[in-house]
Amino acid sequence: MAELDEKTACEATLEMLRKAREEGQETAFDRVEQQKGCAFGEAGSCCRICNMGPCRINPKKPDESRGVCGANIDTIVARNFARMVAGGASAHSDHGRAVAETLIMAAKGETTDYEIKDRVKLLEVAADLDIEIGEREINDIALEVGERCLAMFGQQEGELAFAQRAPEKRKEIWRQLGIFPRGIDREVVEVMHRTSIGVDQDYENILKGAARCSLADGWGGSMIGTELQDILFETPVPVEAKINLGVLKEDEVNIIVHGHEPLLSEMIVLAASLPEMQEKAEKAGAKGINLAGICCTANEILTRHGIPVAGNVLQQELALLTGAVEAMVVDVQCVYQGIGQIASCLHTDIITTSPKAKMPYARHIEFHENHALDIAKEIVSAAIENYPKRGKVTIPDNTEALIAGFNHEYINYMLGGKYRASYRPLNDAIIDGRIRGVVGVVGCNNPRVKHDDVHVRVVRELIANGCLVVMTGCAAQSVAKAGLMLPEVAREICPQGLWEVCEAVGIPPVLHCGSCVDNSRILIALTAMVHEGGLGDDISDLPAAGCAPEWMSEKAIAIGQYFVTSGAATVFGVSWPTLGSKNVTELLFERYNDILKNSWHFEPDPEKMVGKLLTLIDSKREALGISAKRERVLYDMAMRRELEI
Ligand code: SF4
Ligand code: MSK
Repeated sequence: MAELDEKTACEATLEMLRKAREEGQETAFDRVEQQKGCAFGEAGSCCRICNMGPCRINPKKPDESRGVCGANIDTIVARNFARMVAGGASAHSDHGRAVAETLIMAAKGETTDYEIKDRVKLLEVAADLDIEIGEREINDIALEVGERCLAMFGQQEGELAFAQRAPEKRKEIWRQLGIFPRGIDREVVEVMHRTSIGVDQDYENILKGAARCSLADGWGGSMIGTELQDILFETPVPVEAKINLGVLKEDEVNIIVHGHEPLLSEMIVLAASLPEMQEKAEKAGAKGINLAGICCTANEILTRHGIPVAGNVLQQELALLTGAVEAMVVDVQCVYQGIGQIASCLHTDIITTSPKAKMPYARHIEFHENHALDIAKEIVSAAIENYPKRGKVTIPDNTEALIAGFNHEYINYMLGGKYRASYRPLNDAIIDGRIRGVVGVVGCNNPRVKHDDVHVRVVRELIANGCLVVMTGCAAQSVAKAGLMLPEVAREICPQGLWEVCEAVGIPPVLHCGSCVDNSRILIALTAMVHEGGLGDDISDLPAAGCAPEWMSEKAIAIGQYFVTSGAATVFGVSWPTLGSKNVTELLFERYNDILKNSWHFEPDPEKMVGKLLTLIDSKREALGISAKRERVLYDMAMRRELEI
């Protein structure tokens, strides 16, 4: 059995793992040792699409066998990969659909618990969708925005409207390849159809379908989620907060919200702050109600309200083991079934809320948007009632401060001010070499690698080498726990050019940009850099790359695929699911460079991963003719006069 300190780089996690071992409690960190995995599954060469199988092809002898239907290893690997993209796209997009439905309800007055909080964002989105604004009532505009977004799911033909935001050159590539996305549901269904028994048996064609489906996620479902959440709950602005298990409080009712959709968590934030709920908590003997988040729902309420984050995905079971959590309220995605087992030994209630996601050992309080606040109050009350039942509590003494809540809108504002919003200073800093490049580091934790370790090492090295890092998801939480999301870090770690930029603008070198659907914010920011000028005319020209060092979810594959299909080189760690097929892997890793002007990469070693990212960035700088850092010249008055002549 591996030593516990080899399993995590996070002190609080280590303390709770020791406690779990002492108490004989099992977590994902133990189960990963029982599940050694299977070589065929890891290579992507096991097919169980039909009942003539399962069929397995040995990647070392790919020509020696075929599936019962005759499928070769390329077809099987490509189908499995495409289905991961479709699975990930469907998760992000179903989330986006729920937000669109709620916006419509709010605009129609069918719920009083949600309202249009960000009118500026609403008008911007309306303008992008060519929706008339004029003198119309705000709710009329919101209704049309909601309905247009909802219609994007079932759109059968024509180009997806938000994908029109991409740079012109990129859209031309999509059109030439025939992968401009149509409706979101259509693209997901088509991948599922094409990859079923006896349909698409050309691996290149299968992956074309996957690429199109990924765009329907990034520029469709995820973007709808992000944009409409901003309209309903406000576009985040930087906010200071605390992170790690130490945010749980010994003398308060602790409620953890976990999952992805802020429709629920926003209401819990509101309910927990109500005086009637505070009084109830005091009557139960607590000093108050302490709300904290796990995973992406944490990122949503962190960036909009500064609500503390208890931890990332691998800490969900450990948070319960503190004995201090009265209720863990979950909705959809990344919720381990293991939490139910642990909670059953404690006073903690696991409260499921989505009709799509129930689990053993949980209590179900179904969430409905039309009386959301009442349900949130019921959930908070249930947590309060558990407080007197608490046993012994062990809360690790670890918290770290962070600044979160960056996005395209704020970058624009912070660089140019309210009236001259602009990406110009960012592009100029890249052109003159003060910023070497921009790297999006995103994705999950995975107990198959040391928890948080790869994220922290990769990000620390990237900023030490002059890269500005933008982050989302559980990756962002790893790095925040290590204290890298604070402005003072810039001078401690970064080279002079980058810290000067960070200090001038007042930002950390690592920007927390939100949840997994907010990776669409990175697409928008990259597009804005292209539009600003001086760094080429496509995302593929930018000295920028994406990276998911500890990924586990098929959602990460969907994100990586839409990054690559949008022109950003992307490096994944842990393991790579197409290595069974030389042809598929060669297409994704090499031939994509001709087809999509950038490609996938795989590198599990953190140091080599940084090396790869820097090489990718430097090659773009070279191609742009900005590889040599320009000397900064301080002009005196005589030189200025000379310039003006
Ligand atoms: Fe086997 Fe073909 Fe069925 Fe897959 S689709 S399980 S390869 S027979
Ligand atoms: S929650 S998808 S573990 S980032 Fe978005 Fe974290 Fe990955 Fe879930």
